[in-house]
Amino acid sequence: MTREWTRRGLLAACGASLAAGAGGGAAETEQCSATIATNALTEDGEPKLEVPSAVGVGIPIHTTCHEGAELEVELRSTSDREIFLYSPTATVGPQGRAVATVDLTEIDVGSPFEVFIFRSDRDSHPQIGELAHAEVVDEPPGEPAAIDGTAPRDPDGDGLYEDLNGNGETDYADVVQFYEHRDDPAVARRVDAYDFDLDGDVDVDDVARVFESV
Ligand SMILES: [Ca+2]
Ligand SMILES: [Ca+2]
Ligand SMILES: [Ca+2]
Repeated sequence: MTREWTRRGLLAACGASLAAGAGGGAAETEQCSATIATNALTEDGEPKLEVPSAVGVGIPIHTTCHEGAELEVELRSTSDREIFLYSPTATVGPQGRAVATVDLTEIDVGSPFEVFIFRSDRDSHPQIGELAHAEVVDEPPGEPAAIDGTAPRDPDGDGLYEDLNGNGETDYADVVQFYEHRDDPAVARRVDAYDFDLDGDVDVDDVARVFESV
C-alpha cells in the first residue's frame, strides 16, 4: 500500500474539525494563495479537475507564493466507497507555478475527491487553496473543444492555447475570438488551457495577456 496517511489527514477523513483547533488567525496572516487549473466542469457548472488513474499524475498549481515556497497538497476522497488520502508536496517555481505529483494507480476510476493546498514551510501550516470537485477518470482531457467551429491550438506546447482560432498564428484575430467567447462553456470547461495570467479563472485579464503577447 502506498497510501500516505498523515495524522491531520486521518482526522479530516474522520470528520474532525481542523479549523477549530488550528488556532485561527492563520488565514489573516497568510499572504499568498493557490488555485488549481481545472480541466472540466461538474453537472452544475462548477470547476472540476479530472485526473487519470496512473503513475506520475501531476496536479497543476498556480500560486502567488514566492518561488521556492514549499506546499503540501492533500487529495482526500469524498466517497465512502473508496477512502484514500494522499499528501504529495510541491515547490513553487517560476511564475508561481508548482506541480504536485502523485501515483493514483490504486484508485478506481470514478472516485471523487477534493484537494487542499497548504504552505508547509510555515509554522502555522496555513491552508491557501482548495478545490471541491476532482475525480479519477479513464482518460485525461485531450485537446480543448472547438470554439466557434475551429479547434484552438497551442503552438509552443506550454499547455496554454493562445492560437484560439487554430489557424497556426497567434494574432489579433485570436484576441477577438477569445474576447467574444471567453464565457463559452467550451472555455469554462478548460480553465487550464486559457488561464493565461495563472490566477485560476478565465476572464478579461486573460484576454489582455494574449493581447499583450501579439
Ligand atoms: Ca501556448
Ligand atoms: Ca490564430
Ligand atoms: Ca486567469
